[in-house]
Amino acid sequence: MSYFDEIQEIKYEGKDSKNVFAFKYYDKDRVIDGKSMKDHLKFAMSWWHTMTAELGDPFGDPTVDRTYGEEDELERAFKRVDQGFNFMQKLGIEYFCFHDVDLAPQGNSLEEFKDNLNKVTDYVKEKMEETGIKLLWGTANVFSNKRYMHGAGTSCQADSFAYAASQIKNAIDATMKLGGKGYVFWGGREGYETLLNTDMGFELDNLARLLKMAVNYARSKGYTGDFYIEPKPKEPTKHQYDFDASTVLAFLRKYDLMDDFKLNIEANHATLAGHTFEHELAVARINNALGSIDANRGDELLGWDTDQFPNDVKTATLAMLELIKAGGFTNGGLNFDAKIRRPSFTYEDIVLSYICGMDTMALGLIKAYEVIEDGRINDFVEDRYSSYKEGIGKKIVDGEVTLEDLEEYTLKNGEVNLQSGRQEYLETILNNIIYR
Ligand code: XLS
Ligand code: NI
Ligand code: NI
Repeated sequence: MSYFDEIQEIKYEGKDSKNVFAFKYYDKDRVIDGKSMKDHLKFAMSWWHTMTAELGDPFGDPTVDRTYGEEDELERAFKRVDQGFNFMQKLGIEYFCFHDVDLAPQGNSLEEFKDNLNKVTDYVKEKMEETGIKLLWGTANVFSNKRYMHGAGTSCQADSFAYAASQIKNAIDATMKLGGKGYVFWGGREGYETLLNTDMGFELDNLARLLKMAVNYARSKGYTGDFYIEPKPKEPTKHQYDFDASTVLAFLRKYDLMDDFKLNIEANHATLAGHTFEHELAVARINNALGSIDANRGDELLGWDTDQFPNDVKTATLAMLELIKAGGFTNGGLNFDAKIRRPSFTYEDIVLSYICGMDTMALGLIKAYEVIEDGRINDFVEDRYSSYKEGIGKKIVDGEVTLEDLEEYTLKNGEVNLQSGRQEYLETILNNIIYR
């Protein structure tokens, strides 16, 4: 398969199909709970891994040809747009997301980059109008270039901060031009290697200054969408400031940024932080900050971001339960910040990875609704806290008792009549639903 020209349209054939180039579970127009599967899931293609990643690693050269038959970088960018839209149309993907540098070549100056980005986004816009495909979110890559070796918003050098701010301004312009409803900050170099050379407090103040400037700029231009921070604990820096959902929420609250920011939760970053995917989603949800999802999986045994396509239905089910409890996506969606393995270098491999990833999340959605409909897990959790619905529990919740009151109560009440957490019962139910 040379690029994506030869792919046929990928259709839903149902779970008994043996055609690997067909969906087994993702039936985009199937309505579940009043909404089509495609509107529940809002799948988005990531421009970087899908269209530009050459699959090099620290030990080896690229393994995949990303020239799209063009030597000239700007011409290549246009060809890539053709192929990207080709790919999304064949898979029935309605959204995409990008970094500025994925779309257009950087040239030799900020001016050239700006110009290139303008030209390429003009073309992207035409393609969007022609196909109905939409932008989920945009972002700026302020971590790859060596000018960001000390950070972007958290750099010790003001000129690096200024350069990053300029790139972010242009990436916001591009996002707005393409009608995006999301703008992501993933702090690739926003962290530190050693406290011996780092003023952490000052760096965090500066990061907040940058985010505020971005919000002020975008809002002044009429942007009504969301800003997202994508937590990640480490890699590339030893300690990333946006460590996990809780850390990011504390940062947003400290700097009064909660009105404009939500979280973009990535499965693999949760793993790296020592959390489950569903834990990070739940933390975002209970703080009304679940914005968007990066669905790539990691590897439990490795300490780096493998960015693999999701294939675990149980994880997908638990993640979709969180999304449903959060009320679903509004401006956000579900993107695959995921890539194929280095030795899987063909364009066919990319197509297969998306089909499996989309089917995994689709089956997760179906199973999550089955869990809800079954009701036993939810009822169990409700009941588990029932002691707070009356008597002394209700008084605690209503703020009607003091420590002295509770001592008096306990002196009369005596020892606690304990109840089982019944994890095994709940795991049995979950397995029964997933594997039936
Ligand atoms: C890297 C991040 C990155 C963001 C977008 O680990 O996941 O790809 O999603 O900048
Ligand atoms: Ni990642
Ligand atoms: Ni990501």
